[in-house]
Amino acid sequence: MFNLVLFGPPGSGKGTQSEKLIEKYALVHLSTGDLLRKERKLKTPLGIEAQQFIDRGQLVPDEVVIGMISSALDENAGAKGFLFDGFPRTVAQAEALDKLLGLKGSDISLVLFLDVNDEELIRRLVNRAKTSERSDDADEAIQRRRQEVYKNETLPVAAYYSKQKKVVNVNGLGDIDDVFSRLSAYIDKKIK
Ligand code: B4P
Repeated sequence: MFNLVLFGPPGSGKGTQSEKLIEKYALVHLSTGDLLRKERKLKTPLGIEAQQFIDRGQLVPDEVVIGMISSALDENAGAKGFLFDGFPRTVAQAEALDKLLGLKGSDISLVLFLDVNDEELIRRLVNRAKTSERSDDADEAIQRRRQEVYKNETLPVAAYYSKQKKVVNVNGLGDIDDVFSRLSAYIDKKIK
């Protein structure tokens, strides 16, 4: 199996690049953001609980997200690989993912870290807010809060995978297609 983590701050383009990568490499896309938004739309108890955190720019509790990923892995037992987008976002989630993949005799193959500076992140999210209906896009204060949460809670995940020598930093600035070519080049090198 080839299991890829696409890592980066909110607005770095994880969702945008994932759409292109899953098509090119036939990976199963697991975006915890998308899964949570789907639960919310269906008004499930999980969706209603998660929304309170998302609206405040906070992370949804680990046990909720880990449970969701565990079910999704089981539902896609025959996959040739997964693209994890927006997950793991805490070290506890990264440890849980290692365990879940270990049970399947697999592990994370590569972590691609999309590098984008703070000003550009806020610019992109303010722009996305013009057309998205996402509650966490609506307000610049919430977006700044999300960047803070990222630095405190999510950035340590990069250190976790660096210890395993799995992280590659990729410049996330420039055209969407240019970023895609850079990401693809690293995947091709790893797959060969
Ligand atoms: P996510 O859905 O994961 O979303 P994101 O981090 O905001 O955005 P992404 O990086 O995917 O950026 P995008 O491609 O859209 O998270 C939402 C919330 O869900 C979290 O805050 C949290 O509350 C919760 N959550 C999710 N996962 C969780 C977890 N594991 N644990 C706990 N809570 C969790 O790009 C942004 C914008 O930039 C778009 O408008 C795009 O068009 C534009 N763009 C992209 N690439 C560009 C480029 N190269 N140049 C210019 N613009 C570009």
